[in-house]
Amino acid sequence: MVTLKKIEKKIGVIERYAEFLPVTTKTPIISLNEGNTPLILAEALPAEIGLKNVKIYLKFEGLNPTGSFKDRGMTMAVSKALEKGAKAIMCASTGNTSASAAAFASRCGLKCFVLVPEGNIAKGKLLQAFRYGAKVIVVKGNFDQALELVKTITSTTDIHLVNSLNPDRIQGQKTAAFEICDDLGDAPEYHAIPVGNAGNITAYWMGYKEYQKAGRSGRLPKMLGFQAAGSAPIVKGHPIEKPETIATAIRIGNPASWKGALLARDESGGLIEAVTDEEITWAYRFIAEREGVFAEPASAAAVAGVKKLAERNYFKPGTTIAVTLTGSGLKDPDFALSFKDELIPVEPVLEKVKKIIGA
Ligand code: AN7
Repeated sequence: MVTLKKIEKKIGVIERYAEFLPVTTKTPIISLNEGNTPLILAEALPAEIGLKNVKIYLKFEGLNPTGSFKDRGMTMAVSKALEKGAKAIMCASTGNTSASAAAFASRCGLKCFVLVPEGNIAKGKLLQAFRYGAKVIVVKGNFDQALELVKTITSTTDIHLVNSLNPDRIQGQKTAAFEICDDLGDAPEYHAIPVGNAGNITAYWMGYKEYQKAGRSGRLPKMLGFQAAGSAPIVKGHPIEKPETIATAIRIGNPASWKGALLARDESGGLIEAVTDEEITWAYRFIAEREGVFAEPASAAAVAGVKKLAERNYFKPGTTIAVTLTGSGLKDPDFALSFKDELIPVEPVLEKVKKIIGA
């Protein structure tokens, strides 16, 4: 029998990893039981991309309460904002940050303002922001322009910034690295991750380093970041004025944590490279159709990157790769249904249906 005590036990990332986070007994913890996401062993992917004797684990962050990794950082940012007496929070977003901010704000009665780029936010994310009760402002421009506006507003009013420029966001997000170490018994040799605003790669690297320092893990992984080819400022070495990619989550031309990404890359001996929309689409379909894991296009960029590196014989035999799948495939129904010839209309006639299934 399950005891009431067990049911009441709090399992969000702040409670689990409080000793590594800037919280005190006075911090009001706003949680949706985020984190503790599964680390799924890829069964078909290694052979498909020619990797022998290399294990690939998918850290499926799409199973967080609002469907993305942003919940880890948002529980921290909102808890700390509340501790500081905030009445309202604000962010610019390609979608997932706004969904998460809106959810955590609704849970504690904070006002929430989100600025999203018109026409380039997946429907699932937009509808979340509305339904969690945020004030949604649709900017006729891109994410980078929206973030500039948010930076100005939050630095000149008492509205709290909850983009990853807020260090509390990074603190919360680093807990994903802790979970991977806890599950594997050590850090993996390689960690692949999509890069947009570059907060997450910054956070993981911080997490891996802190865990090792505390003696909770032995090694440090090489950090492998992947941007979409049409939105690859870090790879190109300069901001991209008009970023383009089907992976709208990472359609970002001037990442806020650019320096953090370079530090993660260089300290870990890793790399940051670009993958094309075609490569992203292949990875997106493969992990859903062959692994049963449905992640959004931006997440698939990391899988596409692993394939690309595997083809160059980058990975050493006997090693482990962790791949962060940052968000749920359900977020972007338009992209999911954009493949030709998949919807086959048929009359309700037995022979016609049998013909289609080849029976
Ligand atoms: C699914 O929501 O920037 O490099 O405003 O939603 O830490 O920015 C989202 C980013 C990867 C990139 N995968 O992470 C936003 C936003 C998904 C994402 C990223 C995002 P960062």
